[in-house]
Amino acid sequence: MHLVRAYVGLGSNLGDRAETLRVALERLAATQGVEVVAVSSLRETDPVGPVTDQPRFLNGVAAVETTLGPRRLLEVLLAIEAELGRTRTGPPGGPRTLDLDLLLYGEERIDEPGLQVPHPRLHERPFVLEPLEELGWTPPGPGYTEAHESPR
Ligand code: GSY
Repeated sequence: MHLVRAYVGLGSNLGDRAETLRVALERLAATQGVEVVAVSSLRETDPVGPVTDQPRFLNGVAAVETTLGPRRLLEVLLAIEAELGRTRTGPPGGPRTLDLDLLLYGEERIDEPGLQVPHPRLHERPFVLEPLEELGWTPPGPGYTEAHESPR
């Protein structure tokens, strides 16, 4: 059985953020083919991106070992988001009850509609990089974060 280490970004800035993340992790851990092996501390962060006038986020990262392929894992994450009340009716980058982002899937690089890993904005987001590093993930080589910055 082929096990892959993947990392999932956790975020919430609406409702009971800590409870939503707790239940999301419980559901992820209850998914067949997914073992949650570590969860970073959760931290309050100021919103970044296109909408800065929104509530502060609670963010963290979970490390999982999975036999699911990346597409299937993404489907699981989207299903848990929907079950916990995530809607996509607001503005892009706006408030959300739950965000589960597939950040990394082993060493794989995937660039398909709806699925990009490593997550394209991973390198520029301290609210992702800091918990990832807390879990022992290190950027692959010096200068990674600068070299991967998107053109402005
Ligand atoms: O995909 C990330 C959603 N998001 C966040 C977030 O999770 N945390 C912070 N601090 N800002 C954010 N902006 C967006 S979009």
